[in-house]
Amino acid sequence: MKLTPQVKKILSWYESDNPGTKANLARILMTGRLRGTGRMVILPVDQGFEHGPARSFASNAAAYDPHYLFDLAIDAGLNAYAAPLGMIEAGAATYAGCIPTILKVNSSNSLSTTKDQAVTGTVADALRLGCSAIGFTIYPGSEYQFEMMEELRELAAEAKDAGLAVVVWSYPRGPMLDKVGETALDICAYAAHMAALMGAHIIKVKPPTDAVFLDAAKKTYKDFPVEVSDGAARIAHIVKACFNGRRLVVFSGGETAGADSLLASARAIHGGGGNGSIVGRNAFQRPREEALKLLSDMIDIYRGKA
Ligand code: FBP
Repeated sequence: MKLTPQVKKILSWYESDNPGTKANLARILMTGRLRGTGRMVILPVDQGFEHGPARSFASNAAAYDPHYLFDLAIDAGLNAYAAPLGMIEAGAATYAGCIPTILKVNSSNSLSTTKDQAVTGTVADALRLGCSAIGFTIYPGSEYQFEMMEELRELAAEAKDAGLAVVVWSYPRGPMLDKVGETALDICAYAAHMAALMGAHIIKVKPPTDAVFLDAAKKTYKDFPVEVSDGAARIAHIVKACFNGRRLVVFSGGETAGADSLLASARAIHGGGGNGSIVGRNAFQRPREEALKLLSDMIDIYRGKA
């Protein structure tokens, strides 16, 4: 496989990584309909942990079957499929080599009252299952944020030694953040930057709103304004926070919404220089044909064709 100049350029930004990790990043970037472009659409299915099975799969019962989810990611021409241990194990032999996988190695659940996650997978599991990367969530702002960061430091170091890539879900939440704060522009940028500082190869955050939340940051945003009414400008601000674009950043899809709003979000991500989307519920909660059409339309946007 010949790497495109764009993918070669992206790999050059990861100056400390060994050939194994670079090869795994290349596998993700060179798979699917967006291969070679530096853009990505990834299917994450950890919502069974996060929200429970019925809330996740009842609206499209076919998605209770892990093989359905692998097929959806492959047939849609996505770059990668991310899921916790059991879900990847359930399709590991059937789909070995069919699509890069990201093993989500920590998980939360809706029965917990704390903003924390348990470590539910290991680097050894990721290697055994042929995954390209581990995925790890941090909750900047939570009472447990420092323990989570320390867990990430250990797992990321181990993953990098083993030649895997590291994908970090950076979701601000905790006592000082209300719902507005969790997706505010300054807080999203802060969360994305911390993931970059932790050594993430791919950073995942929610798309930011136009709010500026942190009192300490308000003066800076007033003196150096970001055009907050423009979705692409807000995304460009997050890209800057990811080492001025030297780290890949993708944005999550959120609860199932109308196709139009998801496509508008993809246009903003594309326009602002983001690297793509990681879209779960909006994909697997729709009937298969509808999901394939929506994912195809998103991919067309990232290919600059829509
Ligand atoms: P969605 O596209 O379904 O939002 O998935 C992205 C994701 O990060 C999942 O990996 C995770 O389970 C979920 O969002 C968490 O969503 P929320 O914070 O809204 O509970």
